[in-house]
Amino acid sequence: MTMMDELARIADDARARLAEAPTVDALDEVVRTTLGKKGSLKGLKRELGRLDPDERKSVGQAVNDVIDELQAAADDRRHDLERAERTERLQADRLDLTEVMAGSRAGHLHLVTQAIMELEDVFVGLGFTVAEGPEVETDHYNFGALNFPEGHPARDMYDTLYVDFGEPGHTLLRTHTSPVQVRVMETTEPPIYSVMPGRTFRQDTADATHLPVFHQIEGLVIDRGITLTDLAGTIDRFTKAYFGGAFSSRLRPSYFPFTEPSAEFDIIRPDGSFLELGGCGMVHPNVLRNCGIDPEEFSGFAFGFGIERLAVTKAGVDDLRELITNDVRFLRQF
Ligand code: FA5
Repeated sequence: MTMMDELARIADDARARLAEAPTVDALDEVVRTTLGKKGSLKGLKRELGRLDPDERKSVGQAVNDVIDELQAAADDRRHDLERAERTERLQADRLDLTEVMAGSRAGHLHLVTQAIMELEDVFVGLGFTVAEGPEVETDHYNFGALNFPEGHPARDMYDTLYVDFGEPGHTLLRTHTSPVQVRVMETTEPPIYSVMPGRTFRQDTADATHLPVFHQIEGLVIDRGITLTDLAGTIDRFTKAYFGGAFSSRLRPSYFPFTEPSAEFDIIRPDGSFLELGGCGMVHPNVLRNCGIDPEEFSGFAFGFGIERLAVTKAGVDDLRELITNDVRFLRQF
């Protein structure tokens, strides 16, 4: 067999094997055994030395042409195979989200989300608007503007999670929704009747009544002639609207730097047991001033309730941790 015959045989064989290679790995194998360092075409090239100069030139050119042609064919085939393999992978990874049987429930909102919506409804019904603020806050909004002096022990009431951003101790995950009060007062002319639900963060260990990430709903009323009686009346109206007539509420004196006087708000269950739901009080004149509101002209009250505690109390669940374990058997009940 002449060298040209041998070349034609190798080329035909390689063309067929390239065209039929079922996978990228199989294609690599064909390339290796024909075009690779130890491949058949390289072997043929090494034998060119045995030919006389004229023949060496023409056969050499023919070998190079075949190498170029096969290389191009291999590239094309690789492109097609990679595309097919990618399509197959995407198909395999696809989630069938249509697997809902007719008539069955396709999931529902989490108990806490339902509680937030219900709370918003109750307060909108009482004439309040709904506002929101950022979860990552500055020390100024979370503490400073709320009348917590620098280094004041009241700051230790909250085990704050600080964010590694800017000056140390400057940026934090808000420990309560009260900073949103400040943002609302800064941007809104009184009268203000607003609630502000949102997520809050503390270095609290999870137990039956605490979670490290939880939700609060803040309430703020600023108007002329607002008194403690308005606060007590609003909380009572809210308790009856949210829990129904069998529940009642009580206020206990407490301390917050941003309200004066301050109180803790407990809910009393039909069986007589009680649970602390939040804090409240008359907005401190310093806070009004910090937000550009004249305390001689306006007064107001604020409150902040824990939404998880509200939600479980209403649903008759006795451990907040149930809310975050994602046990479908639990979640389905609500
Ligand atoms: C505050 O956070 C004040 N900002 C409330 C306030 C607002 C007072 C406006 C006055 C005026 P406190 O730390 O007590 O206060 O938290 C309020 C409520 O959040 C608690 O009563 C409780 O219901 C809920 N709460 C607090 N920590 C947790 C926690 N780790 N897990 C779940 N709920 C919590």
